[in-house]
Amino acid sequence: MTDQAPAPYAGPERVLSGVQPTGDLHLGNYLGALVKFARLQHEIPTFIFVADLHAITAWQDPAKLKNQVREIAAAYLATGLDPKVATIFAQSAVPEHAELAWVFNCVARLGWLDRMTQFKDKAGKHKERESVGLYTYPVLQAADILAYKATKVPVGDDQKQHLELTRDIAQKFNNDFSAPNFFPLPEPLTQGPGARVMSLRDGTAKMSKSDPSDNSRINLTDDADAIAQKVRKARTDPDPLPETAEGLEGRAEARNLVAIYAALAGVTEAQVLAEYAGQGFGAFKPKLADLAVSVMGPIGGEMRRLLADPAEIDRILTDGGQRARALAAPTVAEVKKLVGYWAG
Ligand code: AQP
Repeated sequence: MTDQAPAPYAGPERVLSGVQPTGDLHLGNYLGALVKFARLQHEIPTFIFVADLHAITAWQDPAKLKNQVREIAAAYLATGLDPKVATIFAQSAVPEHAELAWVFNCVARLGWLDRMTQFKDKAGKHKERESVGLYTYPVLQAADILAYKATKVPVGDDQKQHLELTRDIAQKFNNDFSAPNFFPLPEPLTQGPGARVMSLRDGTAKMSKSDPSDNSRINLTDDADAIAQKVRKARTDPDPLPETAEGLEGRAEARNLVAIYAALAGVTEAQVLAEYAGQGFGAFKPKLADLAVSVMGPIGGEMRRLLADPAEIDRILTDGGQRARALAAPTVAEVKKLVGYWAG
């Protein structure tokens, strides 16, 4: 008998991603994730959830969490997700995520989780004070994706390592339970100039909801004045913009603003430099501010309009939850059989 590689995964293509309801969404979340969701929904069946199970890995006020979920759903809708095309739901509406995460907790190895840099970054020096949930967060993320047998995961660059872990978990599950190709090995979709938007105050740090400085990020709900002021105050250097990308080496803040401009305008960084080479930030920042206001301003306005009718958002989430569950439940039922559960 010859050893044959298993046939490639033959199931349908599906997109899945989510965002945590842990604060105001910012330009990084928009360019790294949301903008891709709206585009992909027309190409591949798309499932986008609000990650309220992930959110409680850090303390969330129970009185506010439901509204935080609605805010993220409003951001999805305001950035172009159409509930008639994509399935939009709250993670907590589909208990199969948590059920599958338990199985994956028993498949993943401690050594794999020990390597996760996001946990190290978030926990800092005091990891013993963090929740166990924060440590096993990437395992739940694997369950989120694989409960739908999703094949494509649009995320920012910071999530690449977690996607590798998802692939390792899928592969090990398939091997351990003699179920070749039961789960696909999903691909991260991280390409594009907005894959890693950096802080406006420090070009070496990721733009992040949890940065204590609000001036470090542009929020989706910022009005035109706030956006323009944050761009004006963004840290830069005194040199003019170079002619080519090589000239941005060692200029993290300049590179970040050029990348943001390119992503918002839908052009390449080379095109931005071709237009602005030789100009200083005194000239470039007002152009960037105008562009950011023209793209982000309407999104904030639409979010406010949608949030004025929370019952409609709840209706969309309830409907999406039912559709999502109808897909995840049979997969998790098969997992229980494969594992050999008494109730499988
Ligand atoms: N700076 C960024 N550039 C590009 N993409 C980003 N994402 C986050 N920050 C950037 C992408 O946004 C999606 C949702 O992220 P999340 O809210 O689920 O978690 P996160 O990555 O932890 O986001 P934050 O803003 O950095 O939150 P905190 O401060 O709470 O940790 C993901 O696809 C992510 O890649």
